[in-house]
Amino acid sequence: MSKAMPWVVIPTYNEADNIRAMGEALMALPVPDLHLLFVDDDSPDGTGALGDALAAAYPDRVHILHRVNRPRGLGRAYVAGFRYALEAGATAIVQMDCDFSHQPQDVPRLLAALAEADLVIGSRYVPGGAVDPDWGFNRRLLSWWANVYARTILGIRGVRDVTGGFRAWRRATLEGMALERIRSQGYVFQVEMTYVAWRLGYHIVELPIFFPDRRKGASKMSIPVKVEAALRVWEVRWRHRALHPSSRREP
Ligand SMILES: Nc1nc2c(ncn2[C@@H]2O[C@H](COP(=O)(O)OP(=O)(O)OP(=O)(O)O)[C@@H](O)[C@H]2O)c(=O)[nH]1
Ligand SMILES: [Mg+2]
Repeated sequence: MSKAMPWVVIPTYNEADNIRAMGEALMALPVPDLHLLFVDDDSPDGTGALGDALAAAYPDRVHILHRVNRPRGLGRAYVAGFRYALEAGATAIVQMDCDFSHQPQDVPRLLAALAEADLVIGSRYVPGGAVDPDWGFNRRLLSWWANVYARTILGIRGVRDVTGGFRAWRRATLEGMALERIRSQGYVFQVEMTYVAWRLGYHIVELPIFFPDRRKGASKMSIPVKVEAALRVWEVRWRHRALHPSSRREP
């Protein structure tokens, strides 16, 4: 068996207030041979240059992929980042946000759980999981409802947090999923990935996480972006409705 080489992939758009602290926190984790890739969509606030400085400070461990002159989008950035990490030999990939809503100290736990799972989801909606206590009623309701909505339309059973973006993937899972199947450009990417993994019969395990609110920088989740993601769930269902465990790409 090849030696473990986990990669963390983080998409960034205007995260100048967070990128350095996030890079340093991840590099300080007690995880051997951990690599980190930022995928920056040409952020106007200078995030890309800060990522370059981190890559220089941690040679061969921190990497940055600059997507320039291309339409931006969370899904596009993730697919490009996953391909980059797989080509570099990643044995597992953790995906997470740069705003500390996904806490770096949870990364070792997610990676360890991959021993018994094809996909591990850091979940706000299993016992022990929670969102920021400062969230008001409306925000809680919307987040909870978005999950129920997507799960119901897609008929997903056995997964509570289908919209969350803190996950660990086995290399073999991402290879079997075949990333060219994934078409989402924006936030519905998270739902599409859950649905495809579930339809292909991969073993999905949820671990409870605490999801604090971002402390620095601005959310990119505007109301039109949320509405678009909600409508696109129907497209995801249509596109992948026939997938079956036999549709996995052979190694
Ligand atoms: N590369 C890239 N990254 C993005 C894009 N949009 C968002 N991101 C990153 O995706 C992560 C999540 O974005 P947030 O704005 O925090 O959105 P969210 O966490 O879903 O929503 P909030 O709960 O409002 O924070 C962050 O690391 C962002 O910088 C994009 O178009 N391109
Ligand atoms: Mg956030």
